Amino acid sequence: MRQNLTRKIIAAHLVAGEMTAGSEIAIKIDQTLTQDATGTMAYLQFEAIGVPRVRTELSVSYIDHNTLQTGFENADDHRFLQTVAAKHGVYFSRPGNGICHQIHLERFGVPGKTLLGSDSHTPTGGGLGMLAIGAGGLDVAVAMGGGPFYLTMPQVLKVELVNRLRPWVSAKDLVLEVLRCLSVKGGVGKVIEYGGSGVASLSVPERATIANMGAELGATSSVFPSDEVTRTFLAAQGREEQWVELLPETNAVYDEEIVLDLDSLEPLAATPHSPDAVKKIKELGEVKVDQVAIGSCTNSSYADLMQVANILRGKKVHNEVSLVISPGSRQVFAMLAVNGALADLIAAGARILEASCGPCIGMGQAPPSAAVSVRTFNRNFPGRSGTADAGVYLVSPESAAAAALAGKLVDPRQLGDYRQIEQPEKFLLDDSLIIPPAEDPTTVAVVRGPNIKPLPVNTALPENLTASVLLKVVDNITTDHIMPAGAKVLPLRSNIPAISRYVFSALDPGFSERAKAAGSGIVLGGHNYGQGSSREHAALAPMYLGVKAVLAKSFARIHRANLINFGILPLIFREEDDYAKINEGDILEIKAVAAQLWQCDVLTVINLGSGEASSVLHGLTKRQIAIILAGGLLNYTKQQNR
Ligand code: MIC
Ligand code: SF4
Repeated sequence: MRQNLTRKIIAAHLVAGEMTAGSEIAIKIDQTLTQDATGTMAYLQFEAIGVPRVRTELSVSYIDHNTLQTGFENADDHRFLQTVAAKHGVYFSRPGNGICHQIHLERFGVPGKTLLGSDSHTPTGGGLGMLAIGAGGLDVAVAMGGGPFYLTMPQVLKVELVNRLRPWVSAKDLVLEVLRCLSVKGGVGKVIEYGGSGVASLSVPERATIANMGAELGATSSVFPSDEVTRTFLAAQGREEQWVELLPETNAVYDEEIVLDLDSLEPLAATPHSPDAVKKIKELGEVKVDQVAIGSCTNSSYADLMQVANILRGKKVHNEVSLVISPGSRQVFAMLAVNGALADLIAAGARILEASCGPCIGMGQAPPSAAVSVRTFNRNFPGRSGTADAGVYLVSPESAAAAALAGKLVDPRQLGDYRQIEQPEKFLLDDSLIIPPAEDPTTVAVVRGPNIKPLPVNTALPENLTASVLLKVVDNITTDHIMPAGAKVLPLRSNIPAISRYVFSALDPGFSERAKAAGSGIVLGGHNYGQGSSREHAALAPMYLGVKAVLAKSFARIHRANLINFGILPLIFREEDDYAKINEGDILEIKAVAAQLWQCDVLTVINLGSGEASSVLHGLTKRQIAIILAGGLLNYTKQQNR
């Protein structure tokens, strides 16, 4: 079979399993990244695994999520992360240096390498031709310790790009169109591989924007070829020697193919409250805008912000719009400062934030009540902005800038003449905020602040599991529902007892108390349960509260893996109708759990109230069953290392 690019990279990294879509494989991980909100747990887990120095080619710890420092907690986390990185062989990107995915693209990513990151947007690296995958912190910790990463062999969906984008239509519109076509579940179990003659017209940052939002499709990853455009980008980053050409074989075979005519695309927006609720801006009617936020790992490259500066130059932001801009990296920020574009943004009335995730994860800049916020970000889940009743529209930087001027959503083509922003021949290179690991680890003492609590460990599953349904939820529940982020909750990421008080808080403020009082419990979910973030806190904190199993119609990939990693059983209804037969408060029983798990894929769940039985599927491999029965991956890994 003629190999596509994805299969080529997987084959070069395959450690175990067969490359048949749907079966479990293990791959060697070349590089890892963590960010601070998931990183503290990942490094506590790495310490618990007991490997003194990372065994990857490169591991980087970024500080980009929790930079508000409203109390001592975040600053303490930063100090812990800096010292633990120095000790164990990890590069440390200081707060202020920018967003992990943007910096990784600029300074570290290498075509053809595998990258595992404790953040769901790690696939941004696919813009450089990496196979970059998001995972829970524990999976990343294991990879740092030299262990392979286990995943389901994906199908490969080719998106054939033909022609080129028209003026005022951008890479963001392209990926929004893919989301419109495929939906937030459309990428599940797949790698999206971009190809075709249209690829050459897209710069690496544009490809990165597209690969980034593959996370919203539920895809395992997205990948672009590494070609002359990639070489030019790496050369401009002073890293041309790291370039390799990477293309699919001629007439490569794909599991599925779709064709996207770039010339036919128009400016689009994902409307509230889902990234796939995509419409043409010109068809939205009059939508008054209260806030515009430009930035995030999706759209804050040099060219993105230069385009915004071009649009705003000499004009003023609408009186009723608050425009906030957060550059993706210090490199981008510094270049805008040097070439004067920053002065244009300031003169237009933009509020400039530091280079970090900021409003994307609800760290400040919550919009007013019932506001419309127009953002260049990747997620518009309810409440994520920090304002429960705000409606968030996801758009390109061009459309965002146009909205900031007009005070309403407008098609950016109304702005008139389009000026293409060229990629710089040389980016401004200054890695002084990236600290290499200590040469002599014995000189480094790891510093832990009082908010950094020890890792909770799971108790083994009882022989017979009898537990009540603590909560019943609908389809597409996100990790933002399960374990919210934002300025109030994010500082508690290193403190599971404290953060667990917020589990499901937006849906059901009594959940945490009820779960704790029950001692053990089950959550009932719909389709695509746990979509969104890679945050393992969405498994770890429910585990701490005694959740033993989640029964759902289907799961999002990373969240399911996180549940397994922490010893929570992810079960899928065999007959979807059975979901309707179980209610909150019902007591469910699964007899002889371990025996049933080993025996076959089907378990029987009995509703003790109605007496009705439901069949559920676990879909777990032998390795995953062993992980669950060991009380989670950490215990399992320790057992294996003995
Ligand atoms: C997000 O975009 O939701 C985050 C914050 O980057 C998360 C990680 C986290 O919750 O720390 C993600 O996407 O994985
Ligand atoms: Fe940060 Fe937002 Fe990107 Fe997540 S999606 S890494 S919060 S910028």
